[in-house]
Amino acid sequence: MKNQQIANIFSEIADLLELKGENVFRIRAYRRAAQNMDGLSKDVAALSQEELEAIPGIGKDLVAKIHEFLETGTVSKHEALKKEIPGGVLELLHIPGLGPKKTKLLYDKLHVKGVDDLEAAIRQGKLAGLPGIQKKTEENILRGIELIKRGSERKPLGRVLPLAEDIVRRMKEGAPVDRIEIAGSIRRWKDTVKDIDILTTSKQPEKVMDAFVGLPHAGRVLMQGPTKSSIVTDDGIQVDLRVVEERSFGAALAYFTGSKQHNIKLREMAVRAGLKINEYGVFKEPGDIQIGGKKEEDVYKALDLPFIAPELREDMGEIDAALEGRLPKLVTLEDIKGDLHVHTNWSDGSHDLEEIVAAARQKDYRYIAITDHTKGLGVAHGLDEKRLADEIRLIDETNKRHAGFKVLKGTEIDIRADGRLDLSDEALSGLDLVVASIHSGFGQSKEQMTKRILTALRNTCVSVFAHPTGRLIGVRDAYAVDMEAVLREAARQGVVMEINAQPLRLDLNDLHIKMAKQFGVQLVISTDMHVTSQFDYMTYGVSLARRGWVEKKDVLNALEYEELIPRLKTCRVVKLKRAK
Ligand code: DGT
Ligand code: CA
Ligand code: ZN
Repeated sequence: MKNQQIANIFSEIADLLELKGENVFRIRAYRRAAQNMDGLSKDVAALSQEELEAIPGIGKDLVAKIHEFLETGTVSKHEALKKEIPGGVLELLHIPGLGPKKTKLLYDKLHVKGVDDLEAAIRQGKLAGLPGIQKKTEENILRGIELIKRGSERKPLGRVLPLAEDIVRRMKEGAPVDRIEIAGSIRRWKDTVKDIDILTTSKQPEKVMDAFVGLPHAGRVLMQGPTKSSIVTDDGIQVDLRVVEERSFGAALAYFTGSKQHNIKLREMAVRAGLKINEYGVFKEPGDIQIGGKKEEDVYKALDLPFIAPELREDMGEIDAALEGRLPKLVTLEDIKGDLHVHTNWSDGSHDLEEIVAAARQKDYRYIAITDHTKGLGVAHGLDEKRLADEIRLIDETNKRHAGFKVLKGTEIDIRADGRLDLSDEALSGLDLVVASIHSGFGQSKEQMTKRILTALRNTCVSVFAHPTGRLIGVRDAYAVDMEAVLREAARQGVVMEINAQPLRLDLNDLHIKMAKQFGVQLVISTDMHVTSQFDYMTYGVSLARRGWVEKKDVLNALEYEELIPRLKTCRVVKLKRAK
């Protein structure tokens, strides 16, 4: 589908306009258009003129650009802008700690045209004395460069999983495969991934391999063999495909799902039980007789263990828990009854409330919470007291139209540098929940940041603390914060910690989730959606929660509305009449 390519072009136009210092509203229009193209569930090439114009944020002008791309493969406006600014300069925009203003400054004054130029310029001390550049800025930029270089080795799950699923789909359609499964770290839902491991069975392995190396994804073929082939995509992601025997498929799936440490523990247990477990099956010594391996369960059964979910296979105590019968009963996607972090077009979301409610009902949700940004976040068109009051009224009206479904009145309030909130308690007192989060000042010291967050958690209005470490995988590290102190305070204050399901956030991470559980902190799993298709991110959030050993009872948005409301700390003045 060309959707992604068009989204990338729109987003690059926004970057280029930003470098040129153009009008912020135009820039925002392109960013929103990119977001909407990316979130489109249908192939853009198959849409009619009316359908194209009906995409929120896409007017006549942008529809023309979409047509231009579909016909010619380029957008002239984009090409013209690129001529004005060298490609390497665009790359600089992605360095954390370096906004468009500084990038432009470096380009104008020092003719820095790419990451290597910039690194050299810093090392040669050339940045010293430029306006707005301090020693600390230089250190931040160097750290940003390192992060980008490091990030290119392990890829965010959110980028790799859709690719892996697309490959599997094409193989099912175009090759004689019987069983086919994604294994490796992707199947364990690890937040970053080195490569894609896929397993299949087939009666015609050569045909499978031919189809595989012939995929449009195969930028380069590393090897083609009878049982294993490897390709590298144009983005540099390696994909290994193995064809295994039907009677070995389960054992191979267990082996290649890993983790390596988990496998090693299982094999040691097998040896003690007079068995051998490898990627070919389960074998009984002496005589090497195969007693299992067709199904993955065989591996665990042979060791008298219950099945261990892939998300738990990190050698983090899951095998002992299995032996002692205390594996967690993990939360599932079906347990989720609503989404408590949702953006509309009142701030930087793409859809109006009615469209969002329709999409949520389509998912069989019982409720959602609308949590648009507040005024401190100007770039996101954040709401001030007046607009929040207007939005609350709109939600009240909307609720009257939807029986059996609830829209909670909320906000995603910006936590300022000193820990105070962006709106008065009075403005928040009409809300059902207040989601607080940090969007600026990421460079504060650990002490400052921890104090800032603890101050916010102690505010009587704050119900949820969202994307608690601020990380963007491969883009921005987590800010420095004493997470143990934060989680202990959250438990004391009854503040709910969010597991943010945006694939680049996945924040809290698995270890923090485990810690939160241990301290008795309540959790929510939220998508933080800006486009209705992002409701689907919930699977990422649920799988991440599972990696943190989370059960249904730990998750507030697995509760019915009536049970949920009393569990949310708020400063509401009007007590809700409990639904009968
Ligand atoms: P990554 O780094 O994101 O690709 O993580 P994995 O877990 O997918 O690692 P990968 O692709 O190197 O290997 C896939 C699985 O194969 C791994 O989880 C366990 C298994 N495996 C690979 N090498 C070994 C090994 O030397 N011993 C054992 N027991 N298992 C291995
Ligand atoms: Ca792998
Ligand atoms: Zn948000």
